[in-house]
Amino acid sequence: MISLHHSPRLSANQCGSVVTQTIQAPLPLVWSVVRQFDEPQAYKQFVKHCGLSSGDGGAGSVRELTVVSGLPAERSTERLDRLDDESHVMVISIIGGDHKLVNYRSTTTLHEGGDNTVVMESYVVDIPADSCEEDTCLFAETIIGCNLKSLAKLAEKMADG
Ligand code: A8S
Repeated sequence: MISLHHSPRLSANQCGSVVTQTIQAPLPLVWSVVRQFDEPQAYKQFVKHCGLSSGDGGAGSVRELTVVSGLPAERSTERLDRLDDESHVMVISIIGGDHKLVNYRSTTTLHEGGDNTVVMESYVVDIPADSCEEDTCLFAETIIGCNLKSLAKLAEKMADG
């Protein structure tokens, strides 16, 4: 699963990595939250508003996000490239916005681990000309880390009833 989904080819001006989070909740429950492309604000705390500008939430759909204030961006346009309910794979590309994440693409996969669910999220992104690999990756990893921690909190609360 890791080599299949989380080993993207990087160009010279790109960077990427993978963030992993273990969640004490059943996989179907975690997937039910993750797969809602039109409702990222369910667990992504930086998202203020989300609306679909194309599609019905399935593959090919496009969402328009606004993010909370205090971040170096206000908007992002994102396309759902793949949503696999059997393998639990979700691939999203960022295709526009007023932020620095150019050619950003993420792959999220869920894996059963005993009573737990392991979430893996990898990404690739262009390194801006005025930045470096370290800063670009740290920025992306920090946001993904926050998102996955918040996903864990929500799913564990739902699992506890
Ligand atoms: C995600 C991952 C990322 C989102 C980033 C990296 C973003 O939503 C935020 C700040 C930015 O500057 C870029 O899975 C952007 O959501 C929180 C608006 C895209």
